[in-house]
Amino acid sequence: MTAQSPKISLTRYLVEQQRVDGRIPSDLRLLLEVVARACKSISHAVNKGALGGVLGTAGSENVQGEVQKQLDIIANDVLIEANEWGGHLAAMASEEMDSIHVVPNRYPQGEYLLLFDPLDGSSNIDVNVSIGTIFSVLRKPEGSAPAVSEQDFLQCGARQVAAGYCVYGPQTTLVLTVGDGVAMFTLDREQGSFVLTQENVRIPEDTKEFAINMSNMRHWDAPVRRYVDECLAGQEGPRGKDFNMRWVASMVADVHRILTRGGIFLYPWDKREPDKPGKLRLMYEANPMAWLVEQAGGAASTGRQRILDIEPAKLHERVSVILGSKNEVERVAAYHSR
Ligand code: AHM
Ligand code: MG
Repeated sequence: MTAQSPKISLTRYLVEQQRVDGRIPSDLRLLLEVVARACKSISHAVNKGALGGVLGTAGSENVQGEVQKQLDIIANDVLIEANEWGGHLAAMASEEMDSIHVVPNRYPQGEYLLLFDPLDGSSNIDVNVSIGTIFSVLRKPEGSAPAVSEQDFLQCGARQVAAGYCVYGPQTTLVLTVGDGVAMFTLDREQGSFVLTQENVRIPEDTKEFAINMSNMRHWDAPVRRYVDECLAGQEGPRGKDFNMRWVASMVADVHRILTRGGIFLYPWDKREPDKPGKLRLMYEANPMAWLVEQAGGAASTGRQRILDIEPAKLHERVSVILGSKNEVERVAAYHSR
């Protein structure tokens, strides 16, 4: 796009996607616009920080036993309130809620299910480092009982109909897929709208940059240790090149970097809590990110299985996550199968 090209708003992009091949039914378009509007208001709250009195802990824990920050709860409420009355959704699920939130009877019920991590990277909120909102959209399964239940959500990631995230960093950027590649929209604060700033996002197949929390190294399984050891060995090692490392501790920010310039992100299973399959949650963290990454030509695996093929057994299920540049992810997966 040149500087002279007309600005394409998210609304126009979605309308055009709907027109071209009917990829986006009107209810889904409405849903995505509402999620984007909610992200805009979360972005404003994040920007205000201490001035808005939104920093610090809320004094409560979520279902995963994690201390909730005030902004975790604010972002959750914003998403629920924005989405429950439009008639496009049957129910919502969130990292911050034990069970699903069914659209109240006073509103019409739609056919979509929305899952989200309202504020990912919570440990970064108070220190003014990038954080974000991650979302995934599923369709209520055909033939399921009229009363929506948690069971309706338990679908593999390959069945997502839309997925994305909004990163609140130096810029607020919404990144979206509806199964036809990945597009990025930057929030124009003067206009109050998201503007298309990149289409057909592609992740280079090779990279020299990895992201992992190195403090867990002693707990890793052999294949992950081997992969990282080989990266650290640099030019003299088996990879024959020097690697750089980045770890923001906000998955949204780490994935955004990978979608922008390539790289590999690992939050693998480790021996700290061997019964837990991983730290990150499958349905509203790993699945949407895995689909975005695949849509941009990358790969996403647990090390043993494609993430999008996992049939979830529960809403807050955790999973090992290895995603990003295709050749690197395939290498780590190959180390797991040896
Ligand atoms: P959150 O959803 O409670 O913020 O936790 C998920 C975050 C990810 O964004 C990030 O990759 C990871 O936790 C960081 O974990 P660690 O602090 O163990 O490095
Ligand atoms: Mg999270």
